[in-house]
Amino acid sequence: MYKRDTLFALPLEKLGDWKFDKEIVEVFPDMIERSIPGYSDLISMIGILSRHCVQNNSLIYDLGCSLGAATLSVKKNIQAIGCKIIAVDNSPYMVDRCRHHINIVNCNTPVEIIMMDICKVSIHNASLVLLNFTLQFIPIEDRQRLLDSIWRGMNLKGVLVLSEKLSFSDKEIEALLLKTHYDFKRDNGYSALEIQQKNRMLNKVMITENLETHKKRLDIAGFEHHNLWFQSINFGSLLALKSNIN
Ligand code: GEK
Repeated sequence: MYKRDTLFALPLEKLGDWKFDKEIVEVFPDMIERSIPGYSDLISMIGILSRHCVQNNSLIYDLGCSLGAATLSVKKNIQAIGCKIIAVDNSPYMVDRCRHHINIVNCNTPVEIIMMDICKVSIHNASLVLLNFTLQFIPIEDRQRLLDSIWRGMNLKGVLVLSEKLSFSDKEIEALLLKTHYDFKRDNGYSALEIQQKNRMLNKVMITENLETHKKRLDIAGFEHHNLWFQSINFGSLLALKSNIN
């Protein structure tokens, strides 16, 4: 059903701008696995984490759900009752395929899949919100507003998972991790040309920030606790708690 990602081997003029379109969707699972170090581990850990933060009769939001990998991981692990997962993506191709996947897995927790800009979603009664490699695609000027609205829509023990490709204020560290990430992709079968062309396209739509910037935004939004809970090369994930949960 899905193909190996060879899209970026085409001449650059044939590639156009980055869009989460039909072609990307068809290679997406292969592309994300070969491009984001630790992706499948993080997806599994989000499921395990969800056992400890999803509360009875609450909502879980997966914002920028793509094909629903994180949604499925949570769905398989939920132990609370009366919950619903709301999975949101603004790519009609992603949403279409996501609906197909979610229906295959038969678990108690219902999933609603919505095609919408995550900045327009009204969040309420959320015990878990996932922004798994999605905030980096939101214009920088809208990021604080989105985090503020997530914080407001969470119940008291709400948890946010914020995973991002990171940049680093220490330029020595940044250079070393960029080289390491480049080799990770080379070892996963991408050619130098594919890596260069994909970077050129992605850099126009994906703006990375450093950990300090993300943490500052979480502070401003009002999260009482936040910490990096996962990092693999230059990709990391933060956990943010609205207040005490234990
Ligand atoms: C995973 N979380 O597998 N509104 C809604 N969706 C958006 C928006 C927006 N404004 N901007 C981008 N997207 C997933 C992986 S991929 C990460 C997330 C990547 C969606 C976009 O359509 C795509 O599906 C997703 O965010 C980003 O756990 O491709 O590096």
